[in-house]
Amino acid sequence: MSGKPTYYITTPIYYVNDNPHIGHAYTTLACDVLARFMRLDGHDVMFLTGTDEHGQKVEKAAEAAGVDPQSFCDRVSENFRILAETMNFSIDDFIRTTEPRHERSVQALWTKLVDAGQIYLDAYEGWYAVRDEAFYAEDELTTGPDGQKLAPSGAPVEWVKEPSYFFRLSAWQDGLLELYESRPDFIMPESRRNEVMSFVKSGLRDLSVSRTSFKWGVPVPGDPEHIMYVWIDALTNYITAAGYPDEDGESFKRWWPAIHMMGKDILRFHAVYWPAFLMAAGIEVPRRIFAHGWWTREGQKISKSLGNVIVPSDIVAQYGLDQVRYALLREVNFGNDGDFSHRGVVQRTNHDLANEYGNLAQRVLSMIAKNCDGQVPEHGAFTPEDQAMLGQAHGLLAAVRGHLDVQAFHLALQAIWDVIGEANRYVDVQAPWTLKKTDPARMATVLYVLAETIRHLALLTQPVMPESSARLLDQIAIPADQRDFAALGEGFALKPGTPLPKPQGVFPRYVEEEEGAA
Ligand code: ME8
Repeated sequence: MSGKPTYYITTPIYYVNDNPHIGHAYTTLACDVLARFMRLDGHDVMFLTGTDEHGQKVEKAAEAAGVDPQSFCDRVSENFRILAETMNFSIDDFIRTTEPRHERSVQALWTKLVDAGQIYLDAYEGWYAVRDEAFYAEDELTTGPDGQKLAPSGAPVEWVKEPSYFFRLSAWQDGLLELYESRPDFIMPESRRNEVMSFVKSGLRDLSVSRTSFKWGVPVPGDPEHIMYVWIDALTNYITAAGYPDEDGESFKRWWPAIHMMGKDILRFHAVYWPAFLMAAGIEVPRRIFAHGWWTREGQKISKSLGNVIVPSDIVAQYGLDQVRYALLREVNFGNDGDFSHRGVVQRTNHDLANEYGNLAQRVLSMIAKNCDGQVPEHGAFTPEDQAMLGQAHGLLAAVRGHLDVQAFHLALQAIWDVIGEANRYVDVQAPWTLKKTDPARMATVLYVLAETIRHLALLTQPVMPESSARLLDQIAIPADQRDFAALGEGFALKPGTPLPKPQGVFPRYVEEEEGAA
């Protein structure tokens, strides 16, 4: 074991009733950036994603596809592994709820809850939405145009009447409120925390945690007519992957608790049910629960019926992988809803990446290639302006770390782009192309300061844009073992005289098809 601090980050596990779309790509991207950042920042990281394969919704989808549920799950789950490759996600583990390690874990948790007197047998009568896999109270429902009762999510509900095991959620109302009060950053962002708190304050009913009307799931230990409610099954994935039920094992002690990232639609399950299950079983609650917002496309809700679903591999093919990764995290204040528009991505690609970042690197590196024999330039004494520029580069890690610690990706990127802006101004003010004639030694110092600034920028953009940043680092000849954040600052500064490869543009402009054809 390395002795490094650990960091465990999870995505929701995705339902296999659907193919991967931008919602899945977005949640996992956010986690990927945190995982990559923490690894570079000296942590041992476990980054978990996977698929949620049980429940009535998946059973129905398999039936509609005319295959048995397991083959259906095998097929669709694979699409989420492919998504990880398409998006360059650095996942450490991919969990499927149909795996034996998971069934064993859910049954162990169930048994522990039963032994603790937290689960009892009764009968459920009420509304259920298969699409959400959620139970709703009468007063939460609305009526659709055709008289159909609808859940707050818009999902149709059906009246369910069957024997059921119940979890004593009502007994955890005070415990949950104490948890939220004592740890104000347990649920983020704050607006979501407030919503969860008022939901819990309004009163909690015991939760139905088994169903007898379908088969596709984990049977209740000792009463296999009952299938566990899919959310108790699904949420448990987070501890399974850490090594549960071996609670005293090295793995579980090492990784748990995790940070959970998800969309706002499934916050209640994570922020209310999940910590209640854990407290009831005497297991530590998660470190943080962060709910991000939802994407629309060109101002419209995204839905299959509108035919405007965004397929990650399509936008990656169209705009480029790192361009998509950057735009998704830069366009929206993380936590808020956002709109995915063609104009927005093109603006980010051409302005932020090509004109600002790419152009900075390209002009500095090509001047070095032409005027400094293609080597890291020798520098003289640094002027106050040089020191200010280097100081900005050196200060960046602390700023980015602070923002990512609260999942503020947009602010982390803003901080990096502030330094890019400063560097572009510094080039203009110092005007190395003029110094070339008047004071070549000073020109070399200026180019050195800029190359060193670019080194810092490229190291720090690695989590968001791994491939492009690697290409930039290649161009300033940074060895593989000097690409983590321990290499930031003066200790590993560029060595004058190091030969550099021929510079090449890293951030191409997006050219509209009509323009390109013209
Ligand atoms: O909910 N914009 O699975 P899922 C942003 N299996 N995010 C979106 C989105 C959009 N337009 N559409 C969907 C489940 N998402 C459960 C989770 S975890 C123990 C079990 C997000 O496949 C959504 O918020 O429906 C959620 O986080 C994920 O994508 C979809 O999850």
